[in-house]
Amino acid sequence: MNRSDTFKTAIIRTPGPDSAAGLTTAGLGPPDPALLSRQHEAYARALAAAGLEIVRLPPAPGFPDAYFVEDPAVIASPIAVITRPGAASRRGEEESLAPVLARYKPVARIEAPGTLEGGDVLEAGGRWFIGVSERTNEEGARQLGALLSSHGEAWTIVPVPAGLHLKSSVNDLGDGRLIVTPDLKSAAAFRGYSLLVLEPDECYAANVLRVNGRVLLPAGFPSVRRKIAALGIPVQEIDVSEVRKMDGGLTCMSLRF
Ligand code: CIR
Repeated sequence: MNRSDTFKTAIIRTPGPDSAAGLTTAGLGPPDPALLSRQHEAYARALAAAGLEIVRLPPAPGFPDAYFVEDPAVIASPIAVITRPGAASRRGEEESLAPVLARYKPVARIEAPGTLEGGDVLEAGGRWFIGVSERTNEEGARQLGALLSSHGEAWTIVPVPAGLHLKSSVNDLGDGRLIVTPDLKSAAAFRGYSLLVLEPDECYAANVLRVNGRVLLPAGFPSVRRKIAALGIPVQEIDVSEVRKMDGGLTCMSLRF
């Protein structure tokens, strides 16, 4: 059974009026706030259609990236972990999130000098992969690993070769299959998984979200859509053009458990 097929709840956060002031390296120009808002709504509807109860948090004033709600926390089955984002401008987002998580799980924290962002944490096939990236350092990865180990969970550190986070380059397709960018196709960590390797011009499509038996895919990658569908997995395209302008994607806009 895939853990990603047992989700009941998704925590999301409405983008604030300052969402264009967030961090970005995309070079795609500023997002259109009204379109961003519609895309976020469509995303929430897709999660609801997948059977998830949506817990919606209001914007966090002063934190334009806070709707990327996956980064300040990690939810494993037994615990929730408040992270310590590598991006200093994102520290503080967790304050309004922690009390919500505490309704569902015991809450642990990543402590300084560790840094960790949830975008670097992937669960697939019963194992956790923790990326060491520009945002997550080895100390943060090891703190999370120790917490996971104490709950009987297996984990592996993966150096992030490119992009913002680990999940910018690899995600779960379920049943022992991963979608990866060419950079990760030979990564030792993923030996034993069956890999769908993207073409170099399709790397953004690595940010798919498997949820309750289906895969949400960023719109605009018809060949990737066909390849996922050929694996027998229902695929739903979601337009996240405005989210992409802020270096974000499908995985980072919700916490699922
Ligand atoms: C940032 O740079 O922190 C945000 N603009 C984007 C975060 C995207 N998060 C993710 O992919 N997990």
